[in-house]
Amino acid sequence: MSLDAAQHTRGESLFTDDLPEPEGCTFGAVFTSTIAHGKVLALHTDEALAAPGVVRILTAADVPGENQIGAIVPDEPLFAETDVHHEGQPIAMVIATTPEAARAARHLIRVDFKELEPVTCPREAARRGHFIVPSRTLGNANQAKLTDAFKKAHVVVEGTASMGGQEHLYLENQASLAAPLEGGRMRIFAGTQGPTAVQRVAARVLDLPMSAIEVEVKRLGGGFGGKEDQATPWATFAALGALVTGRPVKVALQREEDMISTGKRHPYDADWKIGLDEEGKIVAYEATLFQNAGASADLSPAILERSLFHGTGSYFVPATRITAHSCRTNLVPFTAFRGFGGPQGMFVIESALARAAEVMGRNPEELQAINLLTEGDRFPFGQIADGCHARRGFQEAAERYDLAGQRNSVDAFNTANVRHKRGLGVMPVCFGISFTNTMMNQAGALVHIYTDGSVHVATGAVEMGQGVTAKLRAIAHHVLECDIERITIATTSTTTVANTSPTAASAGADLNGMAVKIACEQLRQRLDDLRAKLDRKTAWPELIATAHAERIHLSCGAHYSTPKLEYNKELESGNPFAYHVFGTAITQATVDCLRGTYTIDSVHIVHDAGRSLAPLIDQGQVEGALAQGIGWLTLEDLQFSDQGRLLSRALATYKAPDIYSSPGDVRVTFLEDADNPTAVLGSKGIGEPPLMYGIGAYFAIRAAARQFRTRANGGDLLQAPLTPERLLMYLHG
Ligand code: MTE
Ligand code: LUZ
Ligand code: MOS
Repeated sequence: MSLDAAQHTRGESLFTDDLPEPEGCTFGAVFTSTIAHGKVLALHTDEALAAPGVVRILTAADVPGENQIGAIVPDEPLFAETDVHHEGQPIAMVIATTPEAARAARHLIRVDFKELEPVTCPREAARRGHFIVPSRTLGNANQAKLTDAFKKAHVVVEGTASMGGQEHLYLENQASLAAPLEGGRMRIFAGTQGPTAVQRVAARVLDLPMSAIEVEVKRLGGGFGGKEDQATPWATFAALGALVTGRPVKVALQREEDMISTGKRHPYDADWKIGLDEEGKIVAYEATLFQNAGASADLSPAILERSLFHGTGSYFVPATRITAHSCRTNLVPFTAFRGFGGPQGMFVIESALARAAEVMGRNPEELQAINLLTEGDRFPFGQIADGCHARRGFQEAAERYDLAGQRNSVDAFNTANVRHKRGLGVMPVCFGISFTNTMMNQAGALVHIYTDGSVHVATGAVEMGQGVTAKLRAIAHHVLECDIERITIATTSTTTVANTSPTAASAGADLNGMAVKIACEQLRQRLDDLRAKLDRKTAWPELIATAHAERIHLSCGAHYSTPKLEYNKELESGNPFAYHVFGTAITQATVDCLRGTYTIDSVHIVHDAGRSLAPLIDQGQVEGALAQGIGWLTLEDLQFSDQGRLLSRALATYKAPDIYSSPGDVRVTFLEDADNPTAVLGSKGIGEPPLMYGIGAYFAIRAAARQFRTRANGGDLLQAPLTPERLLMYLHG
């Protein structure tokens, strides 16, 4: 009954690959394309089929239902048939009696390809008109009004910005185990953030009703968005294998396979133009975003939408137009990653502000401060900033961490030093909470109180290290007021709570927690009524036993849907978010300008967590997300060749943040008296927003480098990631 953290520490927690293998278990190894674009002329599997231990080889021909897994757009086959569109695209699966045998046999599969020219660059895809979905423009100004606003501006600055992708690097790779049950049913132990998504797609591919498929998730060794949609194919492969062979099948990827075949954060390219008045107030902003979507849609359209919603960051912009293109390329389909397009949208406007500050000879934090959203301002999509803590968060960070003093000391350091330069980067964050697809903002819970007084709470939430189970338990405890030790959180299963949204969008505790609260309140009401009748103080176990004796229903299911959400895509207007999360980070970095190396010296954060359900967990979420955000923009260098092959395909060539690269001094304080009336018990979602504090580290390093060299052939230095290599090239032209 211990919490996950204690079990993890003792090494007792089981992950999908640790589950005891059922009798007769077999293992799937997925054979994937070695080229980024081409025709499949012939597939030769005879030699592999004859290899020791091989049970069966599956291809598209073995799919009884639809060979289609696309969640938003039906553009992604489970198995490629006549064409391949990216390296790592599945073509066949070997099933064998051991994982080693399956992988050895996989080497024996041959394909005759006719190679075609791949497109890897989103701008090139856009030139050719290769879009995943129609492009979208969002803003509060038409072209005429925008042009006029630029005309009236005191300064107008234009430029480009680009951002790389990012590996999720969850500790646990993608893994699933499927086992046939009697009566043609199927059970899938899936390493997914979205059990219902797995159930839906497996049903479609296997040609079974959803009711014949049970998907169970105990926990994940990290998801970070990488298992929101892209756990589905691996679970479906396992289920298809189990259906065809009648034996359990496990599919567990090795690190290199996972890196090659699964999507990552989307790389973006952008053009921007910003106009400001004498004071430094933004009067106009225009941007065009080129999202590198990869070879199929996956979640790209939803991610693109969030880039638009966060395109003006924490700022009020009176005239803005942002256009976003989802560009189809021959790279692995990029997918959800903590922030979900928000970080890319925000990086672009921060780039514009940083350049504008240079042009105006001002400190960027002054421009940021005067442009922050104020209560009652409208976002470009019409929603009113309500409960807006943008200014409060910024001011509190500035005061608590002495922003003015930090500015002075950085300037003094730079006057006194030639080889080493220091930079300050302030990053205000404003992030909308809710799935932008309104329909997805619903959740269910099922709570049982057993006759001995123990309590079982089931929801659709998936635990991936973010602490949602601890939060759900705290909510049940708050309402029922029994000893917390009596409350357990059930393994997530599609048989207990159905039709669930993935645990994503930082809304896991919000949505599922609200459903738990409603269910517990109903049970509490029944117990309170009984208590009133008993007219004496009764301990919990006795109360429950009496309730059962009185034939009172001790189970309750509940459903929650977030109120007041609506969005009109034609008008690009509405209220997509229940509320926003705010906060500000102040970052200092020092660059060794001879070597191009740098350290992030300190990151000081004031974050709006509402009334935290679990302050220690929330602090961990802020620190972890910060490290991930810094990693994205500084060290993590996702590289593909011109031929569309992943170059950074192992941890030897992909540098991830570690304890050595982490900031020396990280301080996190939460805004006080910031109860959020729009979420469960006054709390706020926390999973994703703090990732964007990492943007501050980028601009701190950039500011330091610009002290050393302001005009070099590196241009404006608005190209992330800012690896030491790139920085060195910039500093020394
Ligand atoms: N924290 C840990 N330790 N592991 C994870 O995989 N995923 C992040 C965030 N924090 C993640 C994490 C992402 S992308 C999201 S959307 C949220 O957790 C999801 O959980 P929540 O909605 O319960 O906050
Ligand atoms: N997933 C999704 C998300 O489907 N819609 C969203 O708006 C979202 N936002 C953040 C993370 N995942
Ligand atoms: Mo998080 S990207 O919403 O899984």
